[in-house]
Amino acid sequence: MAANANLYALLETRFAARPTATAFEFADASTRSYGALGLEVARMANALVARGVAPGDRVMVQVEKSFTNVLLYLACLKAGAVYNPLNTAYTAAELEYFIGDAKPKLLVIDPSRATALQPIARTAGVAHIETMDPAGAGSLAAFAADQKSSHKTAARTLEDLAALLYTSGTTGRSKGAMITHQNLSSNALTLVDYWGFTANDVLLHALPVFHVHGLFVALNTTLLAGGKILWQTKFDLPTVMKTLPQATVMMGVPTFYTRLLGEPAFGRDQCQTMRLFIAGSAPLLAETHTDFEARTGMKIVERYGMTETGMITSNPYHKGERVAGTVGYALPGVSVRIADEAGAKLGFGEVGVVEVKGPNVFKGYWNNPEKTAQEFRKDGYFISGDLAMMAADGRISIVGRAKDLIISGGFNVYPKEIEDELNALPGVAESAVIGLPHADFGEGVVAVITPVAGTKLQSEAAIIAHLATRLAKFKLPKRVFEVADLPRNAMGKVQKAELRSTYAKTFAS
Ligand code: MCA
Ligand code: AMP
Repeated sequence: MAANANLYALLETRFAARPTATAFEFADASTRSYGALGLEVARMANALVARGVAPGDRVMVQVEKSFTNVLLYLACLKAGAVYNPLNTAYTAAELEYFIGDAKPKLLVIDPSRATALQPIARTAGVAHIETMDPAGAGSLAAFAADQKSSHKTAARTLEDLAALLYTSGTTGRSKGAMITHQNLSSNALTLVDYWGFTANDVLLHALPVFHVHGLFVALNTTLLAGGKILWQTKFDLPTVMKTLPQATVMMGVPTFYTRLLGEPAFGRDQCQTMRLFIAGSAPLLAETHTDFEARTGMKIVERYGMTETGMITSNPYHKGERVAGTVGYALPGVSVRIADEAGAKLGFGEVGVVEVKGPNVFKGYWNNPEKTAQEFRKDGYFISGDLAMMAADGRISIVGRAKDLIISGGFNVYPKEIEDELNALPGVAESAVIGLPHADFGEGVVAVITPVAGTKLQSEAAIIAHLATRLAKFKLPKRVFEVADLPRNAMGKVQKAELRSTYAKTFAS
């Protein structure tokens, strides 16, 4: 019989090898050993089964970052369910779409949202709703506490789904990326090796756990290596400064690094035990890379990835240069080519779209075979929408995006979604949403709108307040400018590059 391809089957063999080692250390200095972690995951997996969750069922989760949330993620793997985390910033209006699309068997939400979401969940046929508060307490934890602490890990194949992660699209609604057990285990095993993770590692974890970076890249690698996770519920600069001297590794979006550099007391003192700083999810400015090295003596390892593919490339850890402004080389087992619009491979130094193939590449979009077909080439390469070039030695530099996407503090914002909301406002004739240089978030969201002839638009504050009822906070324009007409080219297409240049200094301090 083939071995169980469930990622949790792999993790639990590692947990069993070091039951007394510390897996998690919390802000109050309490800890959880790998042995205890395994027992709690089993209880949670039994709770899922008792709630009728069968292998393949989706478990949708929108809760604040807590250790119980990690238990739930691992329990979904163990029970063969499909973990479906959602950004905590999403509004009820946004959730309505996700619930209707994913049709989860179980919905786990913050108690404050239960009343608002109950009718939506009922309409979508969700069988159960459980609550989890920011401390991890709530109906699910209470129910799990009464369950048995042994559970047989569900048999899963390489192709079976482990997770469903929504990513927004340049057109239309968000799409659920179907991520398999093989996608997760292949990427995690590769990264453990490539970044030299061992059981001696201590990871400072300050990222959210509803996206690939904090959930898979940070957790799966450290848990596979049997290292310790210093658990922080969010990126709080003073706490990170205080905790770094106990850590060996930190993963972060570029904002983490610019915020650290903005703190005059940050330097070599905090980095005595550190061996690795990793950055990704958005471009790390070459200037941040060099300033960080000047301050700490350490070169950040920048890597590049996507929800649909996990990690694709990385600057070297062991041997080779970490070059500022580049994302390094294709990871072992991952094939990357730079292609033209037709998918033909381009030569070294030519700018084209990154295309990716390998065991890390997702299975397709949930309920959306048309979109899946559009984003894959016939030979199996996935079209990323990122523009890059490859040097003769295979080193890749991301130079832009073929997709209309803004990345703000590591969160993706698709202008089309905000423009649709703006265009629906009374008095708005049309809108263009752009990303502008922002010292803290990398890019800041800005809207430029035109009024319907003869109408007076609402104030900037009123427009933003209205959008806030519909859209997650990180998507909200930080400024809204009114103009008589949007700039267009001869074809009538709005010239976003011109708008970006006109408003370039909006966030200049
Ligand atoms: C918070 N705000 C934001 C953002 N975060 N606005 C725009 N962009 C953001 N990213 C809003 C808050 O709601 C608040 O609004 C105001 O900005 C100031 O918030 P602040 O307290 O400064 O923010 P924070 O809570 O400290 O959060 C900033 C953060 C956070 C730590 C950078 O956004 C974060 O953890 N980002 C990580 C995202 C991530 O994990 N991405 C990975 C995606 P108000 O003042 O009105 O209340 S995975 C991925 O991309 C791929 C696979 C990959 O390669 O990794
Ligand atoms: P997501 O859909 O949240 O997975 O975001 C994936 C996108 O983040 C990629 O398509 C890139 O545009 C961007 N990204 C991730 N890492 C990097 C990086 N190191 N440099 C530039 N862009 C990045």
